[in-house]
Amino acid sequence: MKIIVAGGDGFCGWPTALYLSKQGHDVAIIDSLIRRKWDRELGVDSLTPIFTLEERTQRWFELTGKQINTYLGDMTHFDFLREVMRQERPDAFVHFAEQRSAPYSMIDREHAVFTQTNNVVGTLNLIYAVKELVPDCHIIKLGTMGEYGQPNIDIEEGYITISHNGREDMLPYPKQPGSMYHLSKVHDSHNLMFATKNWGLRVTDLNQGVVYGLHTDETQLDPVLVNRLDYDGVFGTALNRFLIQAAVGHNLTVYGAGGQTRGFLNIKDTVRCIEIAANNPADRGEFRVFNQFTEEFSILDLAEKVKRVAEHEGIQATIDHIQNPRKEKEEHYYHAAHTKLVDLGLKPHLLTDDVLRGILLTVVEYKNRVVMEKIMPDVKW
Ligand code: NAD
Ligand code: USQ
Repeated sequence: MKIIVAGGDGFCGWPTALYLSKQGHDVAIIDSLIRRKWDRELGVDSLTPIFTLEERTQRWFELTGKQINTYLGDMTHFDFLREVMRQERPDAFVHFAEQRSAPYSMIDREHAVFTQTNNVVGTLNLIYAVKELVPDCHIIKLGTMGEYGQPNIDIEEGYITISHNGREDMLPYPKQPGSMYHLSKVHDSHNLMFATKNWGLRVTDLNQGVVYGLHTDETQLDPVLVNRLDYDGVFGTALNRFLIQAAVGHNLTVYGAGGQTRGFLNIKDTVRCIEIAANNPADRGEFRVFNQFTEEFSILDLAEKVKRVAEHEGIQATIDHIQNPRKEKEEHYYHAAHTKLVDLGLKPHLLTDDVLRGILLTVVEYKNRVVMEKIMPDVKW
């Protein structure tokens, strides 16, 4: 298959591009490299030293003989996107290319407007480019479990059957996102659903949970292929942050009570989920939704696991319940369906102590690169 991976220089996109390339697909990357600019804006950097996209794809070619074309440009520029689509005519388009940090989107009005413009306009441009040039192309869009929020009932995969005044219908599951970023994903979902109904496009919306880990078999082949890993208070995510905090002797920053429960998955499962979606395209006119995570944990559970594994390795770790910088439920019911990807063949990499130890020992190697002042959260809402 010819597959474009937009956002292919990022944390999820880079390992996905390599994995799909290894599986024999003809992969091209679109990325504006704006993520690297946000690092500079915030004065942070990936824990791992990452190479330029050119060096990365060149090294991949040297090691495997597989070519990954790269297009440096912005999804919000329609002429650019249209030209790439005209040249590549992809069978599938994997769309990771968005601003993905909730805290970044909540810094101020400007960052909220930027996040929603970047994300919503990029996806709208994709819809129109596909409609015009490659209407059969399967759009595989990264959504987020956070679109649903934390309702006091089970979360379904995209749709829920509702009975009302004696009538019944299958309707999109209600959305209660918790940040301007998460809201942008809801807006994308609505636009994509409209496009499938109106123009018969094929779309899979992958409501992904929080991703942890960094290595895949492909990124581990060579230091030049290493994946990025964020630990700062804006782009770092829960479990990865705790592991890095333990590695550098920082207290584990549980926000508030820590009863916040989310779906999680290993980066090794992210790449496989994308492959599964690509190999099993949505039908024309179908807006298909998969919940892409493998296990649910509360934040406090995760901190306790990290503490236990770290102490087993002789690293003292202290859990600190710091004041929650976010407005969110700290104790709540959470149970979300996630069977569709498993039914299509996903074999999850579960969060065992060995997996935690593996990531911990990896991050310890890079601990001298950590800027301690960037660990605490400084964006509040
Ligand atoms: P990331 O920031 O590491 O990568 C995103 C990439 O997209 C970056 O390389 C950036 O330069 C690029 N990009 C952003 N806007 C662009 C634009 N307008 N045009 C071209 N390129 C652009 O993020 P990630 O962690 O890899 O996340 C990828 C996707 O997966 C996002 O859509 C995110 O919402 C979703 N997701 C991530 C997680 C997670 O835990 N990391 C969880 C659920 C969903
Ligand atoms: N949290 C802590 N301590 C920390 C960091 C986070 O307690 O040091 C808590 C947060 O308050 C929140 C939960 O952990 O309750 C998750 O926060 P996070 O920063 O790990 O993840 P989130 O902001 O939800 O965003 C991340 C990705 C985003 C993706 C989302 C999936 O950055 O792109 O969409 O995970 S989900 O959470 O399922 O919506």
